[in-house]
Amino acid sequence: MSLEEQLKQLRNKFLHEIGRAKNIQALSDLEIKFLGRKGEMSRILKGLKNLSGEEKPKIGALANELKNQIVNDLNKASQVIKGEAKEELIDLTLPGKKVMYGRLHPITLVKNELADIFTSMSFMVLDGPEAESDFYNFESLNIPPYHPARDMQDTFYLKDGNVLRTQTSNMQVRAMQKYGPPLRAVFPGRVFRNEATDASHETNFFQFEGLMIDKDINIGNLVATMQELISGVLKKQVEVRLRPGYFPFVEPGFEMDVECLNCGGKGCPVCKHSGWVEIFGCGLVHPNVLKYGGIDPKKWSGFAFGLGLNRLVMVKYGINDIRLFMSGDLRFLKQF
Ligand code: FA5
Repeated sequence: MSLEEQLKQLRNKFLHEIGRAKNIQALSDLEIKFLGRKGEMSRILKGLKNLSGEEKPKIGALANELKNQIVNDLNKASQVIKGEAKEELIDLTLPGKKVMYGRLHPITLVKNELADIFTSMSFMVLDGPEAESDFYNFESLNIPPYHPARDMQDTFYLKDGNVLRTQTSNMQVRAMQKYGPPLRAVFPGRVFRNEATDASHETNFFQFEGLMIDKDINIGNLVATMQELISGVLKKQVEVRLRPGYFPFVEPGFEMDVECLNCGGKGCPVCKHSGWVEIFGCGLVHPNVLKYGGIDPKKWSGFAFGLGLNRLVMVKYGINDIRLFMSGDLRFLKQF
């Protein structure tokens, strides 16, 4: 740190400390601490000898000015303490401290929008554990240990036997067990996968899951809810397509894609040159999963969907690389 910066810091430190000095003794201690022969100012000025001939007088002048200010402030403070001063020791001409404020991350913004849309449709918003048991992340979702579907979602295994959850679907059976039917809930949260990263894949990303269980739930309910979600968030008409998809915990299962707004459907790295961005997995809840949740599949049925939140945010704002979300780059973050 330059001597000039050290002097500035010294000034701030002094102002902070003099603001707390309550008696004459404290002021005299401050004088020794800051201006004494072995005080802080002397310590800083020892660095003068390393400066060029040009810099020396500049820093010397600054130090003198600061010394005069300190002496002045100590005198004023001493008068105030002795009751001689009419004015308060507050310099109203000093500039105020700049108030730094942050802003919400784009993923949080869209997550909040989604939560609003779903609470308006009477869904609860539930939080879930990121370190999860094998049971809730896989087995209760109809994926036993030997099942090849485990390969689709490789993850990080912890020493205690838990896994970093690969999907917010881990909350499905938890919510069923806790609340029973009928049930409407969404589960936003962070998920983890052992994946190679590229413009549309991360190892650490966010999903927004939804689950509805009631009497006679069908694919029409699922599609209508998905349309409400997409138009509510994107606030414009976009092409979507539903195609068959395999997830062991739904039957039938679908994947829903949204046209790539980054390239207008022409093909780019975001959509892997297909013109479509895969956003959702969804389907009707498998009877085995309902049974794990303690719900009778003969009486109740349901739909579930799991949405890649990062990808939806990319489509909404035209972001062309998923890695920007975790980059910590303020130039990116300040745009939201
Ligand atoms: C699942 O995770 C299922 N749990 C979704 C589901 C829920 C299906 C309920 C049926 C019922 P999938 O692995 O396809 O499915 O991931 C869901 C979404 O997460 C994808 O459509 C995609 O938008 C996003 N996604 C998946 N992998 C990544 C990744 N590595 N980086 C960023 N987003 C990803």
